[in-house]
Amino acid sequence: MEDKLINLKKAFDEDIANSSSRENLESIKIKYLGRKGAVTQVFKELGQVPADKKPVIGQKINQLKGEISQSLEAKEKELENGQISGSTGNFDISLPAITKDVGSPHPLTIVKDEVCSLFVEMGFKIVEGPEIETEHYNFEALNIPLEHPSRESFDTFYIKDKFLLRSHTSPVQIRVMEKEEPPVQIIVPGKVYRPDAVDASHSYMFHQIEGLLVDKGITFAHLKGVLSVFTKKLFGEKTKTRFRPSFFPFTEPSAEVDVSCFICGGTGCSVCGQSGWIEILGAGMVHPKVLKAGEIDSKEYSGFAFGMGVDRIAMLKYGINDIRLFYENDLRFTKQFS
Ligand code: 2NM
Repeated sequence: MEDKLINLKKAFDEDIANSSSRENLESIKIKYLGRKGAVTQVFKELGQVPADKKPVIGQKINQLKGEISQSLEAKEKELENGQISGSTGNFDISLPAITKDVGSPHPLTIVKDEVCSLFVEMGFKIVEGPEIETEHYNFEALNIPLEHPSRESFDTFYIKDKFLLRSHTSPVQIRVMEKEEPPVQIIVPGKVYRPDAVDASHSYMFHQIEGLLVDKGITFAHLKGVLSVFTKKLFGEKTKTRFRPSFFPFTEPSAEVDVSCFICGGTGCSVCGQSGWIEILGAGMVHPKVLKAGEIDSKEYSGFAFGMGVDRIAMLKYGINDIRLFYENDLRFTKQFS
């Protein structure tokens, strides 16, 4: 009889270890504790046990019954909580693991950091400034006079009186020139605002990086050299750079800067509009009036400046065709750029 009880417990332990569903558990319960179950059966057999052994065996059967009930209850809870039984290994190892959700940098942050690092390598210092500016720093100091048509191209969000949301990061350059003696060699990343109607390529807030270098004897050749090194580092060693004459009120002469298409290498494709060139920068020699606004003597010093749109470069680099994607914060989009 005692052997029988030991075997019964063994069989039960095996059954419960292999059970993985509640239906399964129910049938085990019936098999052992049911009206015709194994435990009920041994209770019936207690009648044939010699009288002197009856109390001991009876106690053992009761103990077994208790253990089985407890095991069943514990297993039921386990299945309810969806817990896995580490000791038995009867869980589905093909289920996906529960992973920690780690963040990833925004594509605009990646491009901003990369561009800034390249200029830092060339000796530029990163400077930031206020997004709320005055007409003086956003316009007048940059040779964009009041009532002048060139203001229209820098259409602006006014806040109150002479306060506005900066339409470019150039006001920061003026502030630095006022404060520091040349040589000035800075790179200014930041948000800028223009009341454009939003579409696939326009946003009322976007990101710029502008640079300024002022020292004795700075020429257009220095500008060409610095920007050529920059475009090679950003787009690859084979990248060619082309300067086209242009106009900005704050630089003279001014240029628009193209790079050879980093998709087709210059043969023509849909990204470069079959031209082989992609415009990525504006640049020029800082206008004497702008140096003067920055309290720098243009007889002693000269400088170059340049500016680029971070959003535009990120769109080109990652093949993104809609600027709005940067600002919708859809994780399915932002997580793709680590
Ligand atoms: C551009 C193009 C050309 C520019 C000029 C200045 C300053 F303040 F030094 F005069 N900062 N940035 C500049 C020049 C910006 O962006 C398309």
